[in-house]
Amino acid sequence: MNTTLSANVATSQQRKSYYDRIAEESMTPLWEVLGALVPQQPRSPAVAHAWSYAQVRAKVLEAGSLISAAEAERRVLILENPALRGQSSITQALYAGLQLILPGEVAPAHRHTQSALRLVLDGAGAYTAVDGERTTMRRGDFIITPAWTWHDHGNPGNEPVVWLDGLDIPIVRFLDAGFAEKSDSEYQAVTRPEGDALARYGSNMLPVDFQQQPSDPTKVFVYPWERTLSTLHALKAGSPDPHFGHKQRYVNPATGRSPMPTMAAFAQLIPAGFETQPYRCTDGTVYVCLSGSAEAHIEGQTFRLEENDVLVVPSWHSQQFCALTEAVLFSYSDRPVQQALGLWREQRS
Ligand code: GTQ
Repeated sequence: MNTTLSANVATSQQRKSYYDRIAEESMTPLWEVLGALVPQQPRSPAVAHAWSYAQVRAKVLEAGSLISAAEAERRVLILENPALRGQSSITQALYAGLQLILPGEVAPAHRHTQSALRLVLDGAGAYTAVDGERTTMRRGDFIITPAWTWHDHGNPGNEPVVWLDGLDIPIVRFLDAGFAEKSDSEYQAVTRPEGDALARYGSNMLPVDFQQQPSDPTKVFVYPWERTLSTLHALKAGSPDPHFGHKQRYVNPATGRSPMPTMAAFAQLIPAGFETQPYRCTDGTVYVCLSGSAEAHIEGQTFRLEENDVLVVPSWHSQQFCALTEAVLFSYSDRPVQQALGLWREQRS
C-alpha cells in the first residue's frame, strides 16, 4: 500500500533520476514508449513522396561523367525517402535506386542474398544476365535477379540506359542476413540462348519433371512489357475494379506466388478519367508511372505523375489515383513478407 502511495506522488524529477539510474544497467521504462511500440495502427516514419523523372534525369546522366560503372560496381542514385535520409530506404522495408549504364560499360557479375527487381525506364540496348542467360532490356520490362543468383549488366548498344532497381536491402539488413560475393570474371558465361527461361517456365507449360517449393523464386526472370501491356489492354473489355482499375500481380507461374519471396510486383491500367476509390494497405509501395499521366491523392497530398515518375506510398496511407489520360502503373512492395507473417491488412472504403 505504501508503495502505491509513494508511486502516485513521485515527481517527474524523481522519475527522471530513476530513469538515469536504470539506464546504467541498460534498462529503460516501457511505460514511456508503449504507445509508440504498440501503436493502435501503423504510424510509418516514412512520408509520401514523388520523384519527377524529367527533373532528375539530367542529374542521373551526370553521374556517368563522374564515375565508371566498373569503378562504382553499380552506378546508382538511391531514391531515399525524405523522412529516412541516410538509411538508403524508400520505405522502412524497401530500397529503390536509378541505375545508369553507358554504351560499352559493364556492371560486373556478383551475387547477394538481397533480391532485386529492375524496371527499365529509359534507353535501349542494355542487357541483364541471370544464371547464364542474357535478356535485352526494353522499356517497361520487369526483370528479376532472385537472392544469390549471379547477375551482371552490360550495354553493347549506343544509348545510355536507365532503370529502376528495387531491392529488399532494408529487410535483409534488419535481419542481419546479408551475404555477397564478387565473381572472378566481369561477366558470366552465356550458357543459354535469350528467351530460354521464358519459353521453358513462362509459357503456360513447365518442364515435365519441374517442381518448386512455395518460397522458391521464379525461373522466369523477365516479364516483357509487350506481354504486360497486351494483357492490360485485353482487360479493358471488362469493367475496372473500383479501387484499382485493371490491376494484375506478377507471379511465379509455377507456384502462383510472388516472383520472389520478399517482394510483390503489380501492373495496373487506369482508364482515362477513372478515379479509384480510397484504399490503404500495410505494405508500403513504390509506384512507377509507365505510361500516361495520373494524379495520386495520398493522405491529403496530391502528386502529379508523368512517364517514369516514381511515387512512394508508405504503409496505411490512404491512396486514390485519378488517370488524366489512360495510365499504366507498375508497383512493388513487401506484401509477401507481411502475408507470410500473417501481418498484411488492407482497407477499402
Ligand atoms: O544491381 O546488384 O541498386 O547489388 C543496389 C545494390 C543494384 C545490383 C542496386 C545492388 C544492385
